[in-house]
Amino acid sequence: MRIVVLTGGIGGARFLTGVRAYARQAGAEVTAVVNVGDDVVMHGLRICPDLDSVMYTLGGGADRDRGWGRAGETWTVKEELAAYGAEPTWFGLGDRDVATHLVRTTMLNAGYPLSAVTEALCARWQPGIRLLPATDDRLETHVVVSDPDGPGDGGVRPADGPAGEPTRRAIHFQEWWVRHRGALPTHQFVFVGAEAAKPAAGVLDALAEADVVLVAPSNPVVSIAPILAVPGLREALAGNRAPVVGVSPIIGGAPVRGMADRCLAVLGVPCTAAGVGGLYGARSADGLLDGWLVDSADAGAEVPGLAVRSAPLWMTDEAATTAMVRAAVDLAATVG
Ligand code: GDP
Ligand code: FO1
Ligand code: CA
Repeated sequence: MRIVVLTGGIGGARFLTGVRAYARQAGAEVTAVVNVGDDVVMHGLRICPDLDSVMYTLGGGADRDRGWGRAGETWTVKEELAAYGAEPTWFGLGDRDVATHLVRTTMLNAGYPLSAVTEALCARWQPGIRLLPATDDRLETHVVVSDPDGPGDGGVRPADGPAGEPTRRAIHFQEWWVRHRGALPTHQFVFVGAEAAKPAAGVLDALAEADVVLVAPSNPVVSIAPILAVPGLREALAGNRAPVVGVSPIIGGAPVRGMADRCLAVLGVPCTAAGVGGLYGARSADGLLDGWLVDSADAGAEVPGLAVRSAPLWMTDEAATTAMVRAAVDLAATVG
């Protein structure tokens, strides 16, 4: 059996530990198609937060409490950069993590695509599954906010906005989340570069060969949507023989952690398991999914066109996460 998982960073990485365990029991192969919308260049280094969260987590090198970056991290580089006043000071690169970004940036500068660079980095981490960026091209999530610095240069006043409304500005997703904690008045998420992006080498083949596609319990707005924004990817899923089953990141009307509630509010989508299922929509109605797995607390949730099933969705440990994956694959078998 071949399993493809669409995934973001922390939630997706945890889910993938269960997918890997399930695959070992079932003799399956796993390919993760990972969001690159969070990617950013800082201090000249290319940083891929979601790819690294997945790679470090599956490779046993992640800081589990923080959720991102390396275990046993030290921060000398960050302190030295701050001593120079080198901006941005609000984004922390750990010393161990920096080595990953140095290797990645060197290889990218030498002309290797991100998919090849990721494979090279994984030679060290041995994640036990294949990691593919959604695209080898630049695709960055930017966030349109009411200008935090006031009118100034470069802000745009919405043409049809009320008089006196603050100007708007697009900032990088990392600035929105890490610097402002998502607390600015937020109007839109934009996937810069998406129109010209192509699926990374291997992505379309992996989808064509898949027996089941799982959508991890990742942030639907800033982790899964940027993957689907790559032209050709959504179409490949729509026309695929493999059933597509999603797992809800929302339990009892709240995200387990992170910013999904803020992101869903921007889209006007209720922060519920049914709301996210509805956002993805049924494949039979130009949407993404055939099946939708929700937590036991949300049993009874209904989404038009989708087979909805409930199971415990708290990824407390590998056994619980593996059981969750089994429930998702079982659901796929009933809708496929
Ligand atoms: P990010 O890229 O680092 O933000 O991580 P993802 O987008 O992959 O995942 C973030 C989502 O994971 C959040 O919306 C959380 O609600 C969800 N999440 C985290 N832990 C759990 C869990 O134990 N169970 C479920 N169902 N979702 C979880
Ligand atoms: N998150 C923070 O809250 N503060 C940071 O300084 C920070 C640095 C950072 C460096 C590398 C990396 O891979 C991730 C990093 N993150 C940091 C996490 C990241 O901002 C987000 O949690 C993800 O992009 C959301 O998936
Ligand atoms: Ca992410």
